[in-house]
This record gives sequence, C-alpha cells and structure tokens, in this order.
Amino acid sequence: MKLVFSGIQPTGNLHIGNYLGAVRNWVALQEKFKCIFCIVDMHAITVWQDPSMLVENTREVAAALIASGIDPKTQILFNQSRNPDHANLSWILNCVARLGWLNRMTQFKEKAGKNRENASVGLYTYPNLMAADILVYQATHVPVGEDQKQHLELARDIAQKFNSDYGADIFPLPEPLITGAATRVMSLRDGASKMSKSDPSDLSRINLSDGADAVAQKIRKAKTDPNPLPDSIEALSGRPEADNLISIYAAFAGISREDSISINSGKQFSNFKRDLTDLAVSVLEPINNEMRKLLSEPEYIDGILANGGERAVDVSRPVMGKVFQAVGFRS
Ligand code: AQP
Repeated sequence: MKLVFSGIQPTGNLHIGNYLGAVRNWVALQEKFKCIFCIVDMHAITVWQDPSMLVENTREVAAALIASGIDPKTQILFNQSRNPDHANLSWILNCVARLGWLNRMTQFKEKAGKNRENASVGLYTYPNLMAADILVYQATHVPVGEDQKQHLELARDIAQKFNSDYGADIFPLPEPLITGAATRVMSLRDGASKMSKSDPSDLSRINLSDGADAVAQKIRKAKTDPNPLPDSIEALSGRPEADNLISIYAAFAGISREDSISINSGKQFSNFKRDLTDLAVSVLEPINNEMRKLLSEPEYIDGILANGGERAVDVSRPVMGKVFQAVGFRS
C-alpha cells in the first residue's frame, strides 16, 4: 500500500511559501493516497522555541492545515511529540547512520552558520529524526522540496543499512513524490532569500493568519524596482523582487510564469500590486476565515491532534515491535 508522510515545523505562522510550495500540494495528494500529516514539534526545538509560543504555533499550524483543506478524519493529522515512537526509532537510527553521512548534510551547515560549536546536537542529528518520522510508519512516499532532497536520500541510506545490518526487510525505501512545478516563494523584502517563518521581519512574508488588510499592506510595501513589468521571463533576469511577485501571481492564479508575465506586461508596480492583492485575497480570505473559526475553539484542535496521535501510534507500534525484535531488545 502506498503511504505518504509529510512534516511541517511549528516554528511560526504558516506563510504563502509553505502554502504554495507544499500544503496546497498535500491537499491534492489526499485524493490518491493514505497520508500522515505531522506537525514536527520535536524538529522545531532543535533551535530555541519559547514553550508557550510552541503550543500556540502548533495549534495555529493545525488550524492552517485544516483550513487549507487537509481532512483530519480520512487522514492522520497530529503533532510529533504525541507519538514517542519517533524518538524511540530515532535513537536506534542514530546508531545505524554514520557520522560521515551527517557531516555531508548541507542544511546543518546553513542553519548552524558560523556558530557551529554552539548549535544543538539535535540540529545535527535532525536528519536521523526525519528518517525515523518516515520509516516508523513504513511510509513509501514523501513530498519533498529541493531543500529536503538530501535528507530523503539519507533516510533511504539509513533504511537500507538497517535492513542489511539486521537481516530484516522492515523498511521500504521511501520515494520522493514530485507534485508538479515547485513554487519557491522568496521574501517580500529581499528577492534573494526564501520566505521563511523565522525571518525576524513580519513584512517579509504573508501569513495565512493575515487578514485582507494585512495582505494588502504587505504587498504594497513589498520591495520592487522603478521599472514597469517587462514582456518576457528572460527580461526579469536581475530583477529578483519583480520575478518573485510574478511567480506568486502565477501560483495564486494557477497559471504558468509565462502567462503571468504576459497578463501583467507593461504594468507599473502600483497597478500590478493592486491586482496581485485582489488575487491573493480571493484565495487566502476563505482560508483565513476558517482558521479564525478553528482557533476560537482550541479544545477542538487539541482533540483532533490527540485523536491523530492515537491513530499514528496504531500504525507505528507494530513496526516498532518488529524493529525491537530485529535489534534484540526485550528478552
Ligand atoms: N518560501 C518557500 N517557498 C516554497 N516552499 C516553502 N516551504 C517552506 N518555505 C517555502 C516548504 O514548506 C514545507 C514545510 O516547511 P517547514 O516548515 O518544515 O520548514 P522550512 O522549509 O524550514 O520552512 P520555513 O518557513 O523556512 O521555516 P523556518 O523559518 O523555521 O526554517 C516544506 O516542504 C518546505 O519546502
């Protein structure tokens, strides 16, 4: 049976990068696959999270996912810490993965930056936890963006080594799931950096929790250049902010970048930004309204996550039984 595992960190509000680059595709996957959607709070604490904010952010991400169309009844939606099997398998995989493999992970180098000695050990072993997230459910497919491809490769290597070391055919090798042209949304303040939840400037991103006025204000303040929009994608070269806004327009309209530029060619940014705002609000407003409704009932969201956690354990526990037996735990 095909089983999809997807994870998202509750490190802040979900933004349109998460929505257009990942969540929107996950909604479509539900039609074809059994899916497990996991809010990965254990990954989030690899960098400092204020505990009370983490609780709020976890609820907010859950509300954003449900409001975007994830169905917690037919699929499993929960936060990672509700199922201890992730941590349990992760430890075993720490003993399977090789130091040299982790040393090659580029995301650790990027996230740890220059202050590597002061990064948490968890940030370093993050890919092993990610492998455990996938393998503990014997997931067969994982939708991955460009930035996560290396981690999925590592999960495959770990699965293969575990199966071979212990002579047990427990873990299928998870496959990447390509979900159409990936939209990489860049910051509204700097077209060269990715839109990110943890960017200190709230003006750099449009959050799914932003109402129509905030969306309009952020698009109005988005960095641009003095020239009108050109008539071809090639002519956007060297204009990263214009390029980003054209891509965002294309993603919201469900059209190609080429069509987006031909529709908007010759417009001044003031006009284009008005059109982009109308388009963005038409997609985001229903999601935002539903999110607000859900967030007014935190117990309802907690109930969904608790139920999802129990159903997740039902899937992982038999796998952990096989793993324990293979490793030689419990006499
Ligand atoms: N700007 C983006 N454009 C397109 N896709 C994006 N994703 C994130 N940012 C963009 C995709 O969203 C999914 C969930 O990501 P995540 O929250 O687990 O981690 P992330 O990639 O580290 O996201 P952020 O927003 O940048 O969070 P922080 O600031 O905490 O690091 C992934 O599929 C990701 O590709």
